[in-house]
Amino acid sequence: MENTVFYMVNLVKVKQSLERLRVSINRHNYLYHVLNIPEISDAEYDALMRELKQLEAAYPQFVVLDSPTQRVGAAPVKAFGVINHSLPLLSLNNAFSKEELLAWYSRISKILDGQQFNFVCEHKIDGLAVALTYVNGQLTTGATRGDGSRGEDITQNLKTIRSIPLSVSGDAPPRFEVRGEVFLPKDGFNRLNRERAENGLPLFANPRNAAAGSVRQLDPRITAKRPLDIYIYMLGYAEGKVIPQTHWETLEYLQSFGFKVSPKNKLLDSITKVEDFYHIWLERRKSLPYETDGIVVKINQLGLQEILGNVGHEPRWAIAYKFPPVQGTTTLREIRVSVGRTGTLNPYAVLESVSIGGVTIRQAALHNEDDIRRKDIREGDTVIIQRAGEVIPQIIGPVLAKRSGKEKEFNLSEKLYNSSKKRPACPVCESEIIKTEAEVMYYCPNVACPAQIKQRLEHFASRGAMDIRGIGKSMSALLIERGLVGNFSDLYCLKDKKNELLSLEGMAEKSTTNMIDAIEKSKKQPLARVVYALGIRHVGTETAEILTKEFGSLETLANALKEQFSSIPTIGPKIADSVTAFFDNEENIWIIEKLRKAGVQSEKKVAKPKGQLLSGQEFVITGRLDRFTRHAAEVQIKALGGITRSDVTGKTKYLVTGADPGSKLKRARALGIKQLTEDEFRRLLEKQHRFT
Ligand code: 5U1
Repeated sequence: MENTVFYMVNLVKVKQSLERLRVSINRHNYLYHVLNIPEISDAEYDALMRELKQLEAAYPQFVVLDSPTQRVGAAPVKAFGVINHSLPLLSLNNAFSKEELLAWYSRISKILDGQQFNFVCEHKIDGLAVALTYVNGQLTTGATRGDGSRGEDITQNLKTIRSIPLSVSGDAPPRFEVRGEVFLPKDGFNRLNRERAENGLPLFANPRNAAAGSVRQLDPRITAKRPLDIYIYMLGYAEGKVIPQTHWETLEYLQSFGFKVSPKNKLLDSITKVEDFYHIWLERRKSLPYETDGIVVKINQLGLQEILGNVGHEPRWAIAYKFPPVQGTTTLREIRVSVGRTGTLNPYAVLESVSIGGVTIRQAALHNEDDIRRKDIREGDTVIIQRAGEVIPQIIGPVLAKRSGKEKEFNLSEKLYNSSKKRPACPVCESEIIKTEAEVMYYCPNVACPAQIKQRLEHFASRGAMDIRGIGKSMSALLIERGLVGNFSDLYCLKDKKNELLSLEGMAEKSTTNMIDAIEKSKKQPLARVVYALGIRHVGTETAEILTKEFGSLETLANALKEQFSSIPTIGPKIADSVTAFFDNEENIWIIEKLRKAGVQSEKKVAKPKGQLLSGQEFVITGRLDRFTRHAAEVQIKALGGITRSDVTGKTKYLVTGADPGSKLKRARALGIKQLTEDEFRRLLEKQHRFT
């Protein structure tokens, strides 16, 4: 009897520990993936996850559906089930010009006959629409749009997306459905296509296809590896709770339950401001991490949305105001081959120059020979080009109707045939090219090939690697050609060669100093970036993170045996081979030693936990903030240990003052409380994050 009681008490403790761990992990997940303000290091997060996994493995009876461990990807399925949408998922009517936007405005104004309304403007993200249903706070189903009435059940796949909450707080309606756009950010899309090209897989034509291809995987473990994200853009329905009366408030309401809502959304009170929003993002969309093809304009008042109703499958209360098309056709003059940083021989298209969406395109990526064959792209073809912001222009395929019969099929070894050597050779160093059995790419095996050296340097300094401003493609080439740098470790000796740098074209005192400073600063980059910057074949940013976590230092990594790599689940034999080959090379070891001696990070630093930097400081917010919703601002304050209050008192440390502040401003002035404009508030938060 005594033993039974003891056992029960212990089980209660286990349940409590499990719950504490889950709450903590969910919170850190939210801070990282939704708010972008991590509080703990990756290693600390991993340690929490490991603890939870171990405890759940020991007590499987306590595993719950919304446990963070359930995100890793369930077992594959043979086919997706079907989900009938409770309310149809609508599509959007499009406006392709200012006239069409104004015509829409005039139509709805007529129907609303003098009633006051305003607009919510959002980005139209190039992704995949999904509907997520929550019952009693738990995510129960996730579905694609399908034909609008019936979609595919992709719940297990959507659960792997960390910005989708698996459960929401108690205040949420007992049953509701939210809708949003799942997308693959631009860098994830480019990386995925690069990897697919290297592995001989067909490429995704655009981020939308890539997102759809990623969430429609029968094996959720594949989805889990793709860096998918989501923005929620509406509440489909809610039962059992009174919900807000406007779309804007609904978005804030959803945000308060932990949903990721775009901070770029705007509440605007005139159609002229809607046009301004469109033009701002037409200009700036390149800077966005995701692909957009326009903006979505919605009438804010839900009551008026109801009056306006739908026309077929399109709501009359919303319209997609599209950016100019980013596809065009041109002639493919020639297919040439460049040498990549790891020696891969990459075919690319030289095009008759063509302006697409205001940008002149002269070249496009072709990735590999198999892809060219699959798409049946030939020299001389008229081809369809797609440009998508920062995404490298792609050739979608040939226009077969325009074929004359004179077009020439592409064969890489024929193209690279070197008549003096009587064999295919590297177009830069003339070494004999190779193609291994397992690979679809040809390689130049000469690590001293000047093309490879330049690109390794460019890669080392690139934004995702050591992030050294001022050392891009042309500077890398110049530094190598002038003999100032033989390999990337020589960058750290440039501070002693200031005069030589000053003599380079385009370099002046300031740009030289800036470059040297940027090189010095890069020594502080974390180890995962250093590992990525080394340019090991098949080691992208994700693999670099994994290797860093596993091995903790360059020395341990360099000394690891192939079997050690093979025992890491996410590291396949190809990566294991290339990492081992890299560290077997004496020259690479010598370069790494030079980096270490120069002071570049060679060990993983354990980040100090962020935390209580605003500890105990009381904040009051008044007026409308442009770049934060109230909720997001409050969460950020709390995340740094601050307290938010609704009234100004003698204890208030700061009054954050947005547009149209209320009476709180007067009171704060009377009490001599420090006011912060929105910009000052943002800078304060950024400063706190920097110091942690
Ligand atoms: N941002 C955003 N994208 N998007 C797509 N909002 C939005 N709304 C949509 C769609 C199809 O539809 C509703 C207006 C019904």
